[in-house]
Amino acid sequence: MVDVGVLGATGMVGQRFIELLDKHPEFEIKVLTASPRSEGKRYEEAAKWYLQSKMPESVKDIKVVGTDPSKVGDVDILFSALPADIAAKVEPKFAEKYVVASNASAMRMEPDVPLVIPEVNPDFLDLIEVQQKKRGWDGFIVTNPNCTTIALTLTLKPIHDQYTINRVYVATMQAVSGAGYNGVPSMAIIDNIIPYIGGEEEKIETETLHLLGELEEDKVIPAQFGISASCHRVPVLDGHTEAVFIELEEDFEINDIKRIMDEFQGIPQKLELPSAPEKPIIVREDEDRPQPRMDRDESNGMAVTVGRLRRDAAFENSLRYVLVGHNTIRGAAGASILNAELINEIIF
Ligand code: 11C
Repeated sequence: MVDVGVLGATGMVGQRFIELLDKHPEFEIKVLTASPRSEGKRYEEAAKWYLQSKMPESVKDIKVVGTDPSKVGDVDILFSALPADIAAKVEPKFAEKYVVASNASAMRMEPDVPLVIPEVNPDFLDLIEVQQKKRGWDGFIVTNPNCTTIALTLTLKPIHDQYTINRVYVATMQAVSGAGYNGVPSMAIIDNIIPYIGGEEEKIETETLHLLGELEEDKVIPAQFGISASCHRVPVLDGHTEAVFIELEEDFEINDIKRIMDEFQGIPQKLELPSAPEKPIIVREDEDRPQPRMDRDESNGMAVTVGRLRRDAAFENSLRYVLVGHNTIRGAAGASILNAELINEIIF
């Protein structure tokens, strides 16, 4: 077993890490960190559990330590659920010694830090060597994208591999758990939609092109198509929905698009990594799917469900579809864990 820790273990994504790592076949939680006010407390006392599952017995008695490299002891991988501002300060310090699999946005666009979705761009892990050489670290940082980017990019990848994408428009309907809310605070947006999520549109636009780009020597050349995102918070607890519109350079058959999405496989499926969904993309024909409540937990929350896949007659060579992905599983904690499983398989 590989000994691991969770940085920022009491928040929403930190709790997802704990839930997904409990009884993991390769990783065992040894350390949990949080802010100074939780330090020294048993995890059960330090954290108010937000998830529907019960707090795993295995973490209840772990004494929470501060988020400081001198306090985490002898572990191999640290999963980071830290807020971006804290991650920017402390992740580089942790990486001097540890492998940091981070869900935070702070380091994602650093040129020597791999931003990875294992089904999309596993080759970007080659940047680890560049990073260690440049920074003199014994450990390293690997990051996963923003939750809306992950779901969108997984569905774009098989299309990008076979066709030339000219433009992508995406309108998101994002769950409140993406903002860290749950339970009573989340009710504040019932009967409402918030048409702005700070930084989200920029993240989708830059991260998607980066992930679908090419690694040339030691730098990423982003993909070159136009992408425009409009992001909105809606009264859904978990599961981000995205309406996607794509214009291709060439004509296509809609059944071919369905087929390549349905048949899409990546390295996690080939290596049978523990958290890999059998199919990364589930294509549904039902007119009223996907829906967050019905589809977010597909393949333990690790698959993205696509529905309403159809031609778009308003533009040439265009198609549109709706997708749902679990934002705190495939879009966050599960994404970091899948990255770590790949590292464990090919690097450790
Ligand atoms: C949201 N996507 O739903 C955000 C949360 O860059 O990892 C995750 C932000 C990030 O508000």
